[in-house]
Amino acid sequence: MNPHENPAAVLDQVAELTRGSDLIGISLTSNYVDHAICITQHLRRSSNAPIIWGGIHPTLRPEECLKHADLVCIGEGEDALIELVQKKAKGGDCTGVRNIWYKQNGEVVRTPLRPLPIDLDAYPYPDYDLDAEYVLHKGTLQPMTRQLLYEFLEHITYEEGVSYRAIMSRTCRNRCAYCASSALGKLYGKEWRVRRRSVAHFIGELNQAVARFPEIQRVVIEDEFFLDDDELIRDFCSAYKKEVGLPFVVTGMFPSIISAERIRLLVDAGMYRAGVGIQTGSERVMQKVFQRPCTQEQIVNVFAILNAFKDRFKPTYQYIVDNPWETEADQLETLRQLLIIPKPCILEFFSLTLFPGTRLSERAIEEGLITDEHSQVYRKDYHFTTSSYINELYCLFQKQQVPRWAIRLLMTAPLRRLGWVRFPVAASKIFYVLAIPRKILKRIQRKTGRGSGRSLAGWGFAGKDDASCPVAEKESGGRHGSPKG
Ligand code: B12
Ligand code: SF4
Repeated sequence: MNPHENPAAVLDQVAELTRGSDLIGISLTSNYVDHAICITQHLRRSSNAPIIWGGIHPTLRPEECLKHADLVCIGEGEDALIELVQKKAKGGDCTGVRNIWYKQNGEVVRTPLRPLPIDLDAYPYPDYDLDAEYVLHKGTLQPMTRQLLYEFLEHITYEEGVSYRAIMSRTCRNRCAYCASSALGKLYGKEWRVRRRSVAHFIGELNQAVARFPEIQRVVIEDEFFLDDDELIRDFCSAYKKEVGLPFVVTGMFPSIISAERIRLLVDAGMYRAGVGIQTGSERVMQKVFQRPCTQEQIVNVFAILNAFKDRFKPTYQYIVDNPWETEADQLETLRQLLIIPKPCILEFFSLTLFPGTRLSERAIEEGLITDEHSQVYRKDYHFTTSSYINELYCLFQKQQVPRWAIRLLMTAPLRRLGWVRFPVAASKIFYVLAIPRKILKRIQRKTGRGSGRSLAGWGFAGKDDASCPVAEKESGGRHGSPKG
């Protein structure tokens, strides 16, 4: 299915499900604007209920969203939505609710922002009551069942088995120029700082989830900025180990918070993988373009710290490519860094996407690099990098069968200047074929129990070559959501 089209039958199902509602809410990120428009237009035909949009995109582009929605929620929505619903229940007047913008006589009415909630423990755990949930599956909307939920939760990580996603904090303390945090920081000013649920509240959610869905095999902690406080890490690790005890993944670990002691505690508590945003090997791009508070020296240090835990832990290093402000010299710095990254690790490359409201998006608009956000940004999928000589070289690092000397050769100036994309592509294919006998031999050794590889059984890597990069060549990065940290 074209992601920007919704089959008429599905839209009819949505209309049917929302029939009789007093208020219809749609949550969206920028990549889902087309869907939201399409669903909203369809619902207008069957319902008179006001339609409210919320999420990061309406927060950053409220005026644009009010061309389609009746109401838009700016920023965090729990309290605003409750107030709105209560007002509506009392008499139908939706005006004057802080965070809820609307249009009156063609003019946008902007209500003030309410302060950011500090006590996140005051909110209930995420609603996993499946009775009222529906999900788009195999082309139709289907009632959510335990089985279907498991199917969806199976595809979150590289490993097989059901994962549970959870978030302990909101916000990040940084404001990298390409990240929504830089846009939200502008909106909220000084208020925009890390807020966390208590360890007890977070562990309580995990315990409830595991009790309810015993098939859960691991936890994926999706915080954009994971714990950076020693005491908190100690409390978390000791409670997690005692009460939950499942292997876990952290998706957003900022390099400068990494220390050997913190990683030791976390690995000991069950952390077997963490996503670490490296983004670039160039100090210039890091400081001047991405404005990311992290140095290349710290990054090299991180490689060494994390590699010391390689028998129980595998890092995922993430890079941003397709950066129009990057020079060839910057790209070479990244390539040189990739040459020294110790194995095992997973490497992911994402195409720079200039999401609305970010400092880099503003710069790109000013410089004329973005002329149509809809097609250049909203419809862009950052899992797909452009085909270029340098990007193909990056990809070679994901293929452990390609020896470093071959990559070094392809990095030399004459070959780079030729820029024939088919060179690295051919190298990848040749070494893939050459590696087949070795792979067969390894498989036989494993079957006969004579393999010498470490076993990461129990940590989700059972049966996998731990030096390999399981970044699927077919679905690069797609199984684990957004890069963070
Ligand atoms: C965790 C996370 C995920 C998890 C979500 C897990 C989960 N169960 O929720 C996963 C990995 C699935 C994910 C996926 C994606 N993510 Co993400 N993700 C985040 C992250 C780090 C935190 C989200 C969060 O919980 N925030 C805290 C809560 C409080 O804020 P919130 O989600 O915005 O929701 C509040 C308000 O917006 C509002 N609200 C939201 N919806 C609605 C609806 C209504 C009706 C109302 C009234 C209010 C309302 O109320 C909410 C509660 O206060 C954010 C970073 C960030 N700063 O938000 C990125 C972020 C939202 N993700 C981003 C992206 C790009 C994606 C993907 C498109 C990546 C991809 N290509 O796969 C997908 C899209 C998923 C989707 N269907 O929308 C970008 C979005 C940028 C943009 N402008 O669109 C962000 C901002 C990160 C970044 N790069 O800057 N993501
Ligand atoms: S990229 Fe990561 S570290 Fe930088 S502001 Fe965003 S969430 Fe924070």
